[in-house]
Amino acid sequence: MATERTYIMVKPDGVARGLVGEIIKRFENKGFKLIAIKMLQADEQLITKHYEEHIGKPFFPKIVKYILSGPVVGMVWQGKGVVAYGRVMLGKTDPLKSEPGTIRGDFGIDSGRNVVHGSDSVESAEREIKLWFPEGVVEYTRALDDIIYE
Ligand code: 3AN
Repeated sequence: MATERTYIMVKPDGVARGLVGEIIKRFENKGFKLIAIKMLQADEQLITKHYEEHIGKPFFPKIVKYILSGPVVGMVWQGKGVVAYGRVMLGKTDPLKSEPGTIRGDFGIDSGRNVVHGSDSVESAEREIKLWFPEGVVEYTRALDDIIYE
């Protein structure tokens, strides 16, 4: 069973640009399994906790203000290697340094408007999933897993 999980979040620019479906499609096409999804308007406490490692950095107030500027779509994706490969699919923090074919490479220009967030480690993913989905995720068996995994 591939039980690794990551937290992927379409940021307000991605939502406003109608990229939610495109991002879901990429993770689905890869073979990862969606086990939680919701749209929400984050509050300052939640976003400060989410970005707590960046408190004090010059871009911190800007990123908080930005994430609060509109709704986000939070998701939990499950699958073998989903944390590291999710980061490959996202591209680099700076979209202009991201390869075409990645989400940020295809859809972003500025680091402060980089469309999507993805957990950077298994530990961060566990922390972020608890933070954004305190109600838990949906556990289910997917027949497709027998085809995708050897
Ligand atoms: P990533 O999201 O690629 O893991 P982090 O964790 O270093 O990047 O940064 C968190 C978020 O803060 C980024 N997604 C981006 O929106 C914002 N950010 C990071 N670095 C900068 C920067 N130099 N200028 C503006 N915003 C930044």
